[in-house]
Amino acid sequence: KTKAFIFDLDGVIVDTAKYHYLAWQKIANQLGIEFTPEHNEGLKGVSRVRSLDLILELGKIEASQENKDKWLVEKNEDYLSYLVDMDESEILTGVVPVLHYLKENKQLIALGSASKNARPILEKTGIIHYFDAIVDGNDVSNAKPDPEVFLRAAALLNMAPENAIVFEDSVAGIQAANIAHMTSVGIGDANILHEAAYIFPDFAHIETNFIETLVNK
Ligand code: B16
Ligand code: MG
Repeated sequence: KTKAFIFDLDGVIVDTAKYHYLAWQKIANQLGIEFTPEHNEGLKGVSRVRSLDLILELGKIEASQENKDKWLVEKNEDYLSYLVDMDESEILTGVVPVLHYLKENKQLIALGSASKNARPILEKTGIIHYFDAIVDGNDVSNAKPDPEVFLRAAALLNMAPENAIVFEDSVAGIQAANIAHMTSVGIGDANILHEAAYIFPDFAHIETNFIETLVNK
């Protein structure tokens, strides 16, 4: 049997949240807004534009579109500066063996990410060749929990949503997968991701017989 395995990027394949945090913190500091790691949690899986809006709401700041555009560019330039030295060592533990196993077993693999920087990250970490389809922030107009990103990925692979499995670290992403009638697999804290059909703390805890079960479901 063939299934579509759709991976989120940040928090699932790589931990870019730490770099997003540093870059947003600079903007927040400039504006006199206190931006903590807890606040950053709420930005996981959220688009760049929406993230800035949430930070401005936090500081009760109303800004012109011109200023917002300027901060969005600044944030991304700063974020990209952290990615310059990125290599395969940044791939989260257990991810490559799963990608390898899926490829060996003729399964389809897609990326479903909100990030507009997804392709360069997959290239720099040396895993882009595993992906049969890539859907990222440049391709979709509706953010998770809207299922657009995952539905597009399944469509590109010519697979029905019911035959797709989504690996996600954000609540919004799990909800998007569920709304799309896909099998949701949460990567992270079981208390936070309780809406997922299955939950693992990380990929190192995912065994090949679990993947086999998904393939044969
Ligand atoms: P960019 P994911 C998301 O990636 C991040 O979790 C989120 O924090 C970020 O704001 C968003 O991508 C947009 O990223 O600024 O690079 O376009 O988890 O959907 O892979
Ligand atoms: Mg994520």
